Order: sequence, then structure tokens, then C-alpha cells
Amino acid sequence: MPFPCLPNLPVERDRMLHLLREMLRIRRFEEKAAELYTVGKIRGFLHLYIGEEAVAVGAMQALTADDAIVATYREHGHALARGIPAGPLMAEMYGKANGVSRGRGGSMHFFDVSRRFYGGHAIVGAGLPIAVGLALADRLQGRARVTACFFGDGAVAEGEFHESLNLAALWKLPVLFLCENNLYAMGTAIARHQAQPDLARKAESAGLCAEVVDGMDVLAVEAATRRVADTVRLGLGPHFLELQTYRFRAHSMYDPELYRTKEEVEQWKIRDPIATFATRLREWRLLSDPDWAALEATVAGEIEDAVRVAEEGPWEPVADLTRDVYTPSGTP
Ligand SMILES: Cc1ncc(C[n+]2csc(CCOP(=O)(O)OP(=O)(O)O)c2C)c(N)n1
Ligand SMILES: [Mg+2]
Repeated sequence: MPFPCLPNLPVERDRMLHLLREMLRIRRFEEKAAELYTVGKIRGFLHLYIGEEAVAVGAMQALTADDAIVATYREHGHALARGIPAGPLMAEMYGKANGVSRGRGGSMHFFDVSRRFYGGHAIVGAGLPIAVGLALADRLQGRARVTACFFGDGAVAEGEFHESLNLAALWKLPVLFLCENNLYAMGTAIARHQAQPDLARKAESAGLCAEVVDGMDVLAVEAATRRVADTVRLGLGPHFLELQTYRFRAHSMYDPELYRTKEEVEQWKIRDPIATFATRLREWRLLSDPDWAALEATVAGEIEDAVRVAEEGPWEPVADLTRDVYTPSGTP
């Protein structure tokens, strides 16, 4: 495939390696999380983003530190790509007090206001009205910011989806709706729950501009998001991107995957966003074997450090057990 820009420009190479590194960080972080889950270090629910890394990484490139992010329970990748260090994320999954949500949220509830990362939401569709509210606040206070709202194809079945898109379009609120269409909501294929499975058409019917993007291609995601983010930021109205992607792992750690065939999964793995991007970079002579080995080593070191932060982190003292519980202290 021909290189789209001038090859071998150091700045272009750095940018490309950055994208590759960001996706690899997510992949290795989650592989480690899965391993830690099987030995009981991480408990509760764990939903892996493996296979979908190009979506979070590509989209995040178009967002500034001032923009806001709202994600789902499958949000490890978004949090890492947003720049939340891996240590507090791993500690959160351990339930440790040095976790990004002080150990009270776990895998599904990463939250970091300092980085304008507003969840982590376990309830399907719950992030959409929150994103609209954040965008409304920006509008009322005259701030030129984007709220990027990631959600799955399953969320389009929720009333909140329609309500949120309608209000955002009606009031021209600066929301970038990023629908991660991985074809399944738990074990239900989209064609089994939607009479109109063309999600971009749904968004258009609510009055939004909508586009379909190859969510397995980090450059395509980045380009599409960059193209629309500024129009959203300028207040020209919300935008909807359907990012077509696929999760390579089960829905969560408890899922026998009876709803899809192994052949289907293998077909999608051919389009692995990390492997295909690395191949392109090699073809463009932007990535060598030593580069790849160095990248793997750096990421492995980061993950090792993150596990150490989680292992060494403190448990919350028992005395704090009822803190933040909505009962006035002292009442029986
Ligand atoms: C309101 C609500 N209904 C049902 C569930 C149970 N549930 C958890 S994940 C999920 C599937 C969501 O699929 P999708 O939005 O496509 O996201 P994906 O898991 O594919 O990333 C469901 C139905 C829930 N968490 N919240
Ligand atoms: Mg889905």
C-alpha cells in the first residue's frame, strides 16, 4: 500500500510509532489483566477491549486535554489512551485505595476528573445523557470543547440513545457520538435486536451528520475523528461516527461464546488492528525488527510497573467502609 504522506520524515515516523505503541499498551495491559483475573488478583467483572484498540487510540488523537471523554464498562483502552497512567488503573482493578477511583469502582468504573475522563459506566447507554449534560454545560459557559461519548451497538436499543441524540441535535450541542459497533451486545447479534441495523441511518433520522468508519484501521479512525471534531467544537452540531470493529475475546470473563463461530472470530483476527498496522509500517520502512523489540520491551516494563503499583497499593482502611454511603453518619 503506498504511503499517504512523505515517507521517512522523523515527525511522521514518531507519530506512527506513537499510534502503534498506544495500541500495544492496551493489548498487553489487558492480556495481563486477564491473567491476573484467572489467579484471583482481579475480581468482579472484566470486559476486554482486545481487537478494538484502533478505535480508542485513533479517536483520542483528535481530542485535546480540555475535551471530555465518557466511555462504557469496556473502557481500559480509552483510559490508557487518554493518558491515565497504567498503575492507578491496575490498582483500581485490584480494588486498592491507590486506584484511579480509590478502589471503589473496579474495572468498569474508571474515573479521573483531572483528565476529564467521566467513566466507566456499567449501565448500557448511561453515558449518553451524561455526555449531553457535559456538552450543555460547556455551551452554557461558552467553552469551545468536545465531549466524546463512546458506546456500543447494544446502547442503540436504549431509550437514552434516542433521547440523547435528539437533544444534542436540537440544541446543537458539542457531542461526538462514537458508536463502537462490534456486532454483538453480549450474545445478541445486532440483526436480532434492531429492525434497522444501519446505525448511521438511525443517527441521521435524529438530525445528526453520520459516517461509517473502519474501526480496525487506526489511521482511518484518526482521520475521521479529526475531520469532525473541530466542527463539533465550533458548535456546528453533534456528529455520529459508527466505528465498525470486533472484540476478539469473550464479552466478559464469563461467556462460553455460543453465539458466534470460531471461524468468524478467526476471520476478524486477520484484520487485527495492531498486526495490520505494524505490517503497513514495515512496508513503509517506518518500523524495523529492533524497533518492534524495543516497543515490546518498553510496554512490558510499563505493565510490570503497573502490577507493582497495584500489588504494593494499600487496602482502604475498614474505618472508611461507610464513607460516601448515602446515610448520615451515626444513624443506625
Ligand atoms: C441497562 C442495561 N441493560 C442490560 C445490561 C446488561 N448488559 C451488560 S453489557 C450488555 C451488552 C452491551 O453491548 P454493547 O453496547 O454492544 O457493548 P459491548 O459489550 O459490545 O462493547 C448488556 C446487555 C446493562 N449493563 N445495562
Ligand atoms: Mg457491542
